[in-house]
Amino acid sequence: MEKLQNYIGGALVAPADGTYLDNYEPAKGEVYSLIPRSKSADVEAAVEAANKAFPAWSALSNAQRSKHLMALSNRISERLDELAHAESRDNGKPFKLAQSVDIPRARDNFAFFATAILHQEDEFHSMGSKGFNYTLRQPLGAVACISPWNLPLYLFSWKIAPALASGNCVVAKPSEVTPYTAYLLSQICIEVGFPAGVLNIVHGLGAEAGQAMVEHQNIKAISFTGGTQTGARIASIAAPRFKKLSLELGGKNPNIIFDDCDFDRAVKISTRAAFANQGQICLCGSRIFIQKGIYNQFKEAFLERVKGLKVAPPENDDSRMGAVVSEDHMNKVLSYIKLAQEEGGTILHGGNRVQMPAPHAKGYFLEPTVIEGLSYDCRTNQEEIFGPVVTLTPFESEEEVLMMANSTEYGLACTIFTQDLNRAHRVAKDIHSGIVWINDWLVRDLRTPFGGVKNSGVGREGGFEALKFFTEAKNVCFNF
Ligand code: TXE
Repeated sequence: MEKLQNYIGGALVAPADGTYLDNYEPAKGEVYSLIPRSKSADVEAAVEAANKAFPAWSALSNAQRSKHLMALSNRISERLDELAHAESRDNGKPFKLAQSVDIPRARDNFAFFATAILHQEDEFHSMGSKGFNYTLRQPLGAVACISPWNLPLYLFSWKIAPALASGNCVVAKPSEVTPYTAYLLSQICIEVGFPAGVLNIVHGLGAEAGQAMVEHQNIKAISFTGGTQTGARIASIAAPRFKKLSLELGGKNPNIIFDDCDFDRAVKISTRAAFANQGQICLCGSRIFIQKGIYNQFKEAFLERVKGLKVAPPENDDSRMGAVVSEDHMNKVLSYIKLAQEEGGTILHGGNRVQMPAPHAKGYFLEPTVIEGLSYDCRTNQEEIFGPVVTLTPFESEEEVLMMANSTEYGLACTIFTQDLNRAHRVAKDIHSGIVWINDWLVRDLRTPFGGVKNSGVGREGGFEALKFFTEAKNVCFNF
């Protein structure tokens, strides 16, 4: 059985106490590799390596750091298909999705921040004849990047790239559920001669390795993506230690369909927004609100399209939905489908586990599930399910749909389908979200601020926001 290794101080190493965790292949429901069950000793070694590498790395020019990051991006590009197969096997998502979205985005994350630091401007505030101020943005030192299982290398690199680009050294932990492409990134670092200790990758459980990273006194900032509950726990440890904190958490995103929308476009994009990555994207539109006048027409057209989504083994070219990430998560999603029925919902399509033939008989496959007839404020419509489950809810007025859309504890993303542009921008202004798409979904410009409000998180990733997060601003004032 393959044993993955940590990447510390530029070398692939076993966990200090020699303990490992099973790593499952979701599409087969079987263990296919082992990952280090790292604990505080491994984290200590990683933080030490990061702090040892920090002086030289932070002393490099932006152009020098840019070259190192571009080397990673180029190598990811060269190994794209291999990384996509690994991602698909580890997460359960269709290979085609990993090949067209996940791995290209990991490549682009490194390239984007490698070039962003070549164009960054610094601040200067003149006081006229009295003097002037300039702002130094200095790296923090060793920082922690902790990422989830839904978009493994995509989100892992989304945090690591700006941290490194701004001159920090990193201790990073992927989810123990999907560690494999982070392990391949370790190999890529060695292949391209990435400076030892600048990036350190530690595998293991959140409550063990993750917790040790958050607690470590020499970790100056934590960039986290994952569940809201976990985010709150991390904040409770980091805040009294005055660490900088970036939290990208859960979502329960409204998708608002007005009766004047471009109908076919709304149906097509709403289907992708509902079920891409098996509904395991924090930006998925899981609450679909449809204006009464077109409710039945939209429902029929949407169901027609959902029925065409083929649930199949991830390696199949025609797979539009692969396996969900784990048995626990499959059971969590199934429990919400049961809850929806208990709350009075009607299942219009799906609701069941898909029994695949061998060798996928034990795979965690679920049908795309569409439910109507629930109140906007029931648990099914208030809690994050994070699986292939959406609800349909009719509304009359803009005021009513805003009230329902804004009723949850979350505020990450929102999609609005209408051709009345005044209304589009009015709703965009009033919705409780950090990200709004008008007549589209998941169009991403990496320069834009990315993050949520309320219980969807704290802080913003993306563009210069991310580079600022990973630096301290120092104002220097000079008086003539
Ligand atoms: O996240 P966790 P999981 C939501 C979704 C999902 C829920 C839990 O609802 O069902 O979060 O998913 C590490 N100290 N999202 O289990 O537990 C953990 O090892 C330090 C939304 O993936 O939050 C992993 O690396 N680290 C999200 C990472 O945190 C800890 C995407 C995420 O794990 C830790 C994924 C601790 N105490 C899930 N506990 C999004 N916003 O995209 C865990 N970890």
